[in-house]
Amino acid sequence: MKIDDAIEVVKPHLTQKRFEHTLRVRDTAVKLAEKYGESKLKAELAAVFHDYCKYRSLDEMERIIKMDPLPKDLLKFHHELWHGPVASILIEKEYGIKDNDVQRAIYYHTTGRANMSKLEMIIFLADYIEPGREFPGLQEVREVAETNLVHACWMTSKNMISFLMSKNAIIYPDTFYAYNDLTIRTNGGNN
Ligand code: DGI
Ligand code: FE
Ligand code: FE
Repeated sequence: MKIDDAIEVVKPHLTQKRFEHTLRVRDTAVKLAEKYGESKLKAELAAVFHDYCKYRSLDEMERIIKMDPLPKDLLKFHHELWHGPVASILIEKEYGIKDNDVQRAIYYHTTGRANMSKLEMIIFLADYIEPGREFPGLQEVREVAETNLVHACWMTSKNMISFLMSKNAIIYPDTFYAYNDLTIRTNGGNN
């Protein structure tokens, strides 16, 4: 699918704010792809569709998770974790986008996972550092993103887990697996 068509397809599914976020994730992902030698086209497509299912009804997402080969344990965790996996399935069903690299980047953009590919890391990071976001510690992550993709993803994962723990949120295993794996990849790990 051409990127301009993808943007038109996604737009009616999002609020104006979320659409603008999506365009900024796209710009950020393209810059990261150029910097780190990843396919610009895949980064763009994954970025444009990453939040495609953000506003699907909980019933619809639940039905898709139950029917498809998605892990059922998702249903025991917060529904914010559902939109990536559901979008990775629906873009293939609805638009014939069958590209494992792109689908995985969309699938894991919220939690990350162990052994993320370069494309997965680019989308995970772009979603966090796009210029419309403002969190404590974000500027530092943006600076590191200029030179070290793995280290910037590790910081993102660490910040996210700290944030979730500060809210007493239940943390999905892939979120921890991402952190552990990135810790090993970035500094060997301490223990
Ligand atoms: O869709 P976006 O708002 O652009 O961003 P996102 O898909 O990265 O994150 C959606 C939300 O999911 C965000 O508030 C953080 C939250 N989240 C990420 N990992 C976990 C999580 N929430 C819970 N409960 N557990 C997690 O492991
Ligand atoms: Fe998202
Ligand atoms: Fe997003």
